[in-house]
Amino acid sequence: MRNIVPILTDWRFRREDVGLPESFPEDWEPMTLPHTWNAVDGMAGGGYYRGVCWYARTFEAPVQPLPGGRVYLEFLGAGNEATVYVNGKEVCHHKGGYSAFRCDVTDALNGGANLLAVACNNAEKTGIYPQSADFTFYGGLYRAVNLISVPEAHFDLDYFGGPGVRVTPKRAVGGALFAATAFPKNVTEQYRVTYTVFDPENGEAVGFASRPALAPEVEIFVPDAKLWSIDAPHLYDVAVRLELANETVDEVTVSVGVRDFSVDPQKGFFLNGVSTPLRGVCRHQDRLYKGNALTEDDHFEDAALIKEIGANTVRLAHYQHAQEFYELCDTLGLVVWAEIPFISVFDPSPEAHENCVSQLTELIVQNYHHPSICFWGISNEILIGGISEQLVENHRALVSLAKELDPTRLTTLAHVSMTPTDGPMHTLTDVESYNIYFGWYGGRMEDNGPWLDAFHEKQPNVCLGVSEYGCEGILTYHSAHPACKDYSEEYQALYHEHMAQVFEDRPWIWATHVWNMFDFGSAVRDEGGVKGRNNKGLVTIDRNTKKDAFYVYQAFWSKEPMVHIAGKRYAERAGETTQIRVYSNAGFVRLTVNGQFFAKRRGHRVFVFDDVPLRPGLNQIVAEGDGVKDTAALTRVEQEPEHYTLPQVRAQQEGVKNWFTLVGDLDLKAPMSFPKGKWSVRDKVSDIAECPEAFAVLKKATLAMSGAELSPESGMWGFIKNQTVENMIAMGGGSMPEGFLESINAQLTEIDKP
Ligand code: ADA
Repeated sequence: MRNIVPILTDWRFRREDVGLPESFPEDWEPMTLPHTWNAVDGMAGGGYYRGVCWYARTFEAPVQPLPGGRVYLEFLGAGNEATVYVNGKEVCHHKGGYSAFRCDVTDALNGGANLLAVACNNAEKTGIYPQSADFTFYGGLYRAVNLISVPEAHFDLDYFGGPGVRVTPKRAVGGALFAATAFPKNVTEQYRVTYTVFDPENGEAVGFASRPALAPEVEIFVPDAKLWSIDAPHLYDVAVRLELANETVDEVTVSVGVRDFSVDPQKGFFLNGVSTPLRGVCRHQDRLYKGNALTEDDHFEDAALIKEIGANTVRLAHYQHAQEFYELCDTLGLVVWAEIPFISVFDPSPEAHENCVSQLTELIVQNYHHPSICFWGISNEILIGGISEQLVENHRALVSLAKELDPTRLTTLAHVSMTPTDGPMHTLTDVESYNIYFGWYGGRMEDNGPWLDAFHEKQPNVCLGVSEYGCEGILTYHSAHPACKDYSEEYQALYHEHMAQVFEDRPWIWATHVWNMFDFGSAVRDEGGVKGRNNKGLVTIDRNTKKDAFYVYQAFWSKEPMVHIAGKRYAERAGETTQIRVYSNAGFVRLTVNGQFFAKRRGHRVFVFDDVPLRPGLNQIVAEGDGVKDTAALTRVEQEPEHYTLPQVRAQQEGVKNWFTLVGDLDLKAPMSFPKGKWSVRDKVSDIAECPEAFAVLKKATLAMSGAELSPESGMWGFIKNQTVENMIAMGGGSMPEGFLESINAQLTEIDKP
């Protein structure tokens, strides 16, 4: 029989490329798996160690009772590239940091203790994805390593880390048909493959078939089969046995679910024939000072939080996640978008395409059985560097590969926001999605709905989803007047209030995924005064704090009665009155202030109470809806703490105030005009830069806007120069007050063009 032994303890580790050890390196650092060497520097900002590090361990060769058995090492995740040596001999090399792989080490073994050494490498390298992206590429043996021994006849262990069996259930009249096959090795006509379908709820066998191992394909009818759904995620275990006479030689069990699904461009997503708009989140796997070296409990906590928010879908971005996590999605009931890290930068080298092919094959072969997975994601924002014929062709090849390996699921991709709404990137995959960030990187949050409607009108046959949207929320910053790019918890919540409604109003959008459920490590970032992190999470990177935006979605999505008072961390407030926002799925919310009834409001998810009186010192606020209560303690102060505002935002607010004094009494309410022969905000920044007088206006304005003067020497110039002033302001100055753009235009239109 098959024997699987995890080897997690008693490793040795070196955080440098010391080369292959000749004997067990006692003096290296003792190590237990899972492990990454970037747990701290990967989320601290600035550089992080990217290169080769070494792991070593000894192991006894497992003994098989009969001759001819094989021994494998199985690695469930090694970032980003690994070379495995046994007793000094290279046994395998694997490219890609997120999928499992196995090495047949039988021929390298000796009788006693065997020396295993693994060189992991996360250095920048062409030919392996991800090439470049907004997250840290943690290096190391960050998932389990297993020692597997099997008899000579066994289910295949060599095919892209897959299980060596395949079971595809499908709904049928009066029950379900389980199409099953197996890939046994080294068998003769005496061998049989048997399949037993178990209902794990009661352990009963509900279906059985036996086939010759040389022709193992079969269909098993299970009468009255229960469906897998989001609210009742019913699973079946299928035990596949390889048998000879009265002996089981090898056995593999897979969990599957019976469900069907479809997407319609006008009606959205259907699960088992029921309209089910998918509303949920994206997940990055890493955690504070653990990086991606996670425990089962870590995975469970994440999945439980995603259920708690009321999501019915999760996009597992931007790479293959741990097996445990897909299993949790199966058992808890979440529809999954799974994807490969073909992201941000297109690498035209043939090896890079080969790497996409192997990562996609591994993703599909290793995760084929999870009923939670309905979508295979091919790429993310791959048009950032522009489009080419080769890029489109490679997409076509990946889509047909996905279809060949798995005709039962749909393919998808995540477009970068500036992908043209028509052209060759559309209809490559079965369904599509855009990452849209109006209200954060550019534009206003109110632009999202109209943009989606315009796309839908123009492309009525495209199934459109929103694969990412979000904005930063940092718990230090608070404001009574939240604005785009102020990084406050309040702006993040306000933005998501708006977005949740936009999507509730548009059930034809097949799926929407918040970017992101959790803050995550991104070594390249330095935003909002926090280095090395992306703070767009609804929950902090340590999973300890749910930001207010978390409760926005809980109010919109969860069926559990809930009430949440927003702004509890905005605890010190100036002024005699304040605004209280409450998120709830109740029809009415009552507010009590210091024991006195204040008001009762009818509403939909978001309940706003204005002019709530605060007495000096501490105030107790209680909100109640459907019998559920929440409470907040707010202190009225003379002056709100300075640290509530990011210094850069403070500088900008000051700058803008000064700007309006500087420009004097221009009529900012008058509609903008664009007289011929004069400069205006419709002109390109690089053209204006040619005219010193007009450029001076622009420089003053950008100084007010961002605290930094616009200059052709600045790092951002390449990005800005081809934009119109209007665009540049929309992109960079989301929180500019009314009249800002008009005041620039009024000054520019005073100046003649040459
Ligand atoms: C992109 C990208 C993500 C993410 C996001 C952001 O859309 O796909 O990886 O990091 O940007 O936060 O800017």
